[in-house]
Amino acid sequence: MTDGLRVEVDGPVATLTLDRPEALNALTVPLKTALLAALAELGADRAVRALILTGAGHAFCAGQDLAERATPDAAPLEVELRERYNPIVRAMRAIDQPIVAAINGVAAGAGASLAFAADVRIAATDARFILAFGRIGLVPDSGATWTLPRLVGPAWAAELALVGDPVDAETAARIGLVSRVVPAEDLLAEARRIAVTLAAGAPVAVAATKHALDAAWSRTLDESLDAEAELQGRLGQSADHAEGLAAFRDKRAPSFEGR
Ligand code: T3D
Repeated sequence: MTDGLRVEVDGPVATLTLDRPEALNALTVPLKTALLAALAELGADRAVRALILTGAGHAFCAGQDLAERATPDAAPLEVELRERYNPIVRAMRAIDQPIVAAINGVAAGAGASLAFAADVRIAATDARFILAFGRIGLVPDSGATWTLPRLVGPAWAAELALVGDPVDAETAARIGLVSRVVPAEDLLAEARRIAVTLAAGAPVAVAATKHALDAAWSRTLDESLDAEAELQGRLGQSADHAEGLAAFRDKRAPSFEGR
């Protein structure tokens, strides 16, 4: 039995594919364990500068595997969240590399939450989001109560979380849940184009931007201004900043080393 995760590293971009298409890439313990391990390993690898998260087949991810949940030895829900789902979401936000979610089909339950926890979300035209938790008597989890209102505001967050109707890709783009929608056949190429662009950025600045955007949710404007000044002071001393200036002067593409 495989763990259901495919990891492919191509230059500075790692692609993580949830690969259980027969169950719409639903999340089992082996898949969650493998995903967490991959995030830890790739997050520590300085040669990897951007990640893509996608699903095999026609779905992105249908959330928790409900067949596994029905087995007698399934962990209690709280344990499953604390020991597997929450660490995955924390790892997605903690690693320095940006994550591009390429949402190739339905993203339901915790599958939607994983998409929400990425840095950039792009969707295929036939993608849809379903906060399926309410249908089975649960609350949105894996960070969705935190990420969703921040992505789309309180009105749409309540619509998705409480009403629970599927949201199609076009609507998702209109409400800010995804930043762009592309034909299904172009999705991975577009995700890779974005990931390669991110990977070509100055890694320390990219990481600082990712973490500063997260931190801003709990900061005042004054605190953000202070944090930006402190970060800019440090980055202004970096070799990558000098390289960026030199590349501008020489009219060439910069080559950043993460120093
Ligand atoms: O540990 C914990 O439990 C706590 C954590 C909870 C986090 C959560 O994610 S809770 C939410 C769990 N997910 C769901 O409730 C979604 C269940 N799935 C659906 O509602 C629908 O499948 C979809 C709306 C996602 C897609 O509908 P549709 O019509 O496109 O596909 P389908 O025919 O329903 O599904 C196709 C196959 O995938 C089918 O298998 P079969 O009959 O062909 O052998 C179906 O059973 C399977 N499948 C879909 N979702 C899951 C799944 N198998 C296991 N787990 C699933 N979540």
